[in-house]
Amino acid sequence: MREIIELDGFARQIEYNTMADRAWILNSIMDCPSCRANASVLSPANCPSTVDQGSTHPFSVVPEGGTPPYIYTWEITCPDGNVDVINTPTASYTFALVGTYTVKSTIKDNCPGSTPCINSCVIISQVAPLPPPTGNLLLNPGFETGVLGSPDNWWNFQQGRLAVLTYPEPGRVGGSSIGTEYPSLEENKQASWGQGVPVSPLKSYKLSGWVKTSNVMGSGWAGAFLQIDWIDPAGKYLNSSFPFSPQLGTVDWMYYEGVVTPDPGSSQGTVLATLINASGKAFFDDMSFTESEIVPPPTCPPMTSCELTVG
Ligand SMILES: [Ca+2]
Repeated sequence: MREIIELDGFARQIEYNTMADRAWILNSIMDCPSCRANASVLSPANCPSTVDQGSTHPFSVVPEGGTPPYIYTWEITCPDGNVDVINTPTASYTFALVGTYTVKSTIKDNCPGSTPCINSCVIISQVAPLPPPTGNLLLNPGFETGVLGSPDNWWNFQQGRLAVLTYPEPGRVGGSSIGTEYPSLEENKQASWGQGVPVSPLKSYKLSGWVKTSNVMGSGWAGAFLQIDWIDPAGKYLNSSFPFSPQLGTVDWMYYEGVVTPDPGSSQGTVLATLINASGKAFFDDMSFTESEIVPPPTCPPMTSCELTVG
């Protein structure tokens, strides 16, 4: 059967076989009285509150009612203001930047004068956490447990009395970090957070961690860095490894990774997060000290000891 009905000022022809079909059709039309595509609201699956930077996320929306074919528009506004547009029912999008994205879905059906169906949501793209290193010999490497002024398993010391060693500070990806500040320059002085770990001189190790600096200034061997001191079984200091140059200035979280080999006779390594010979504030987070498969290149003593001998 065919029937003309009037809805919102529009004449609509419906066609049905049974009264049950008629009721279903009317119900469908009432769902979209302006002859619109009644898109599903963007669901949590479409709109997670956060994503990791660099990750790719799918979007899809299924319109209901209205008159096919539908025209789909995804407008994704990036943190830098650029707008990416995708015109397919499903979209796959990679969040290249850190910051706030706005995702807007517009569906227009094929009925002249119909109202587009618009939904939008906000997604925060954040720095992706690195997978936790396996075999980390450090305890509480991310400084996530402790009491005010004292992260579990870490101690601190300073030369001079000007340094301010603080815990907790804001972490790299939420949570906590440690901070070290010299409000004014105190030359030839250092302040460190440290933790001792057992080592074997027959092995090599990978030391890594994140450093952030705020207005750190100094000259010569000055700034914030990670180092390791080698200690013998009697507790005597043997030597230090400095795999990284100190970080100066105002620099957001920077990742450092290097391979170190204990001094012969070492039984312990003391991993240190140090601010030396500088003013300003440094932060350290997500430290790792693991056994390494990599054998570091031999360190060339000064002068000619490492010259190739041609026989
Ligand atoms: Ca942390």
